[in-house]
Amino acid sequence: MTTYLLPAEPAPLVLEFAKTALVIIDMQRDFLEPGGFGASLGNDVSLLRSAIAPCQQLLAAARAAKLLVIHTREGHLPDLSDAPPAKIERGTPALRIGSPGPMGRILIRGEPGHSIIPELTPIEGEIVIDKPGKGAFYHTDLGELLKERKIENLLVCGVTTEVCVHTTVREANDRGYRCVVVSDACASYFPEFHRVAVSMIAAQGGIFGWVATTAPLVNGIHRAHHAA
Ligand code: C5J
Repeated sequence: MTTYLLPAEPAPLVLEFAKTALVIIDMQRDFLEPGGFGASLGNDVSLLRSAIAPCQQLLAAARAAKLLVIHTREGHLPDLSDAPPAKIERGTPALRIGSPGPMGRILIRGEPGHSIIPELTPIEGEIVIDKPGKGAFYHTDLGELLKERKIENLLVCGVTTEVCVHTTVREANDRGYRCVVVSDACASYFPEFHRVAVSMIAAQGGIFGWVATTAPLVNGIHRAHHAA
């Protein structure tokens, strides 16, 4: 495995793939399918589907090149002991975190809605991080795991752009990781929020990281893999 100069905003980035992980944020039924957490908050969940095909392409390239793959899932323990009251209290009372829904209890670990959508189901060897918060580092062992594997760069995709993707990228940026947000492989219930959230990453010389698109990244992963 070698390096690749990735076309990105605000500037191209040299990626050493041996030190790079693909992080797929919260591509769960609870966010992407009707009847889950996203829908319970009044969102049109169909707006997130544009991220599925790009995430699949990134996942296929990462698997072929044997990049470290990390999936995250937002959700809580059945007794809600890891969910702050301030998080539970929001939204329509009958549709809150832990309430019963068509895909089981909303945003609860182990329920059908908590699982990753079938299009992106993790395979053996891929890491799944269960997180109680919006950021993937908060109350998880992601930091230790990345350190152990000497990872320096994160390719970040998933949903939603301005919430869990952004929070995770901000956490990672403060921990010293080079974060590449793959814009077309992320999505939001609010297209305007997506656009602005992506702009915020690359603004000010890349204040939180870099922004790239799926096609050149997939191309780079393949080329680097075949050159190795
Ligand atoms: C939200 C997420 N939007 N995965 N979670 O509550 O972005």
